[in-house]
Amino acid sequence: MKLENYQLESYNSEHLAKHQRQLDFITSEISDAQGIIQKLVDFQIAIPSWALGTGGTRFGRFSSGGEPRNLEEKIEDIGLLHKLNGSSGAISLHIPWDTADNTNAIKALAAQYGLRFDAMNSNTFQDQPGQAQSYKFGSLQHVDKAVRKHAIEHNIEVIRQGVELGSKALTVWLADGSCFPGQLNFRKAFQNTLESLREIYAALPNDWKIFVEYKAFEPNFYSTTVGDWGQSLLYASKLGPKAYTLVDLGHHLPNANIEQIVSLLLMEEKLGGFHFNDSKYGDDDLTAGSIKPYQLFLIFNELVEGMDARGMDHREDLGWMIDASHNVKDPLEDLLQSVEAIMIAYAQALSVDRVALQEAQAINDVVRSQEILQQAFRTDVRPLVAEARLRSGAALSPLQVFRKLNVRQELIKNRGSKTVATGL
Ligand SMILES: [Mn+2]
Repeated sequence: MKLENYQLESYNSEHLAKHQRQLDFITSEISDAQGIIQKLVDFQIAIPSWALGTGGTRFGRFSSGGEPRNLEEKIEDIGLLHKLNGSSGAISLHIPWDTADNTNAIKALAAQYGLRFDAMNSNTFQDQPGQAQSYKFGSLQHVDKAVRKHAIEHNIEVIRQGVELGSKALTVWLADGSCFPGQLNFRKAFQNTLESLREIYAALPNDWKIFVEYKAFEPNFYSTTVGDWGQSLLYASKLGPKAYTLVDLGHHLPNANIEQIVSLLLMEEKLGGFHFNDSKYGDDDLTAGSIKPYQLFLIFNELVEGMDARGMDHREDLGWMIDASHNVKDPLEDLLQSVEAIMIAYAQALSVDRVALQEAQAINDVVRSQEILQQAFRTDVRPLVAEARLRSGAALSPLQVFRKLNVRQELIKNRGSKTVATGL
């Protein structure tokens, strides 16, 4: 299914007058509205291939129908999202599920939708049918060198596939760890993992990055071998300049100060990428901004401050991706909501009065500092985000258009109501 320009234009023109009034108001309220809109136009958030199907828990999975059955249909779905919001111009693949049979055809299809290939993701957290070595007790950390070798070779194969597609990064997330005290020698597990990562690092092309993602717990519940940002930073520092830490918002212990972690990783030039989602209790993988929108804003505030302090390009220099699961929502509607929440938080962070904040901080004016941040957070920047979409040729209100054009019903008609997305 492909949306045509006239379908969006007819909707946009109906709502243009109201949008213009709202835009005029916010433009008069904040400084440099035009600069912010341009940054919003440029900003792109990658969609992972596994977020297009209905998610599930260990208790069950309830399909919404019309799910993409193969890589081509996953690209088609992200093409729909990108057409609607102009901000989802990249796809992040998960191997082995998204291995392309015909690389050139897949590249051509992605190009047709204006999509590029973001970070590649390897999988060593479950065994594939017929796999000779088992990851039951870990992959890169495993006590058996043959298992480690198998996992290393898989990651190198993922790099090879990524090179063919034009990707520039590999994200490694390990389920490695232990469930019980005494199961693992922590130091040996770290050293095995580091040695394995070094072999993968050696296979990286010069213009590639490797992102080492951390996670506090699950599926292992006593220790995780890349358990927090300190451990990830240790690996990334020992590996070399192409290795970075990747922050997934759901991978922290409750109440962790993620914005401070982001600030310090940027200071050390070791923040590589981001996985957006939201959570109430653990790694809940809920829609970005649905539970703690103020935290999302505070994180973006540090991202913008830290990137600008180092003269970084907001769009290019970090990997931006959603990593969420949708158990009770239409996956595409959920992703539209997540992208919207991320763009809003980014726009709010861009509108913070940085000069005033620095002055307030320099004289310990705590009240004024808080006021400055909350002024930005409480400003309704949605018209700026909508204007960025309009200038990208996308929809003023993506979710409303998605529903008005019956996109899900069309997908179900084309693909069937019992389809199950490949992958996780
Ligand atoms: Mn993640």
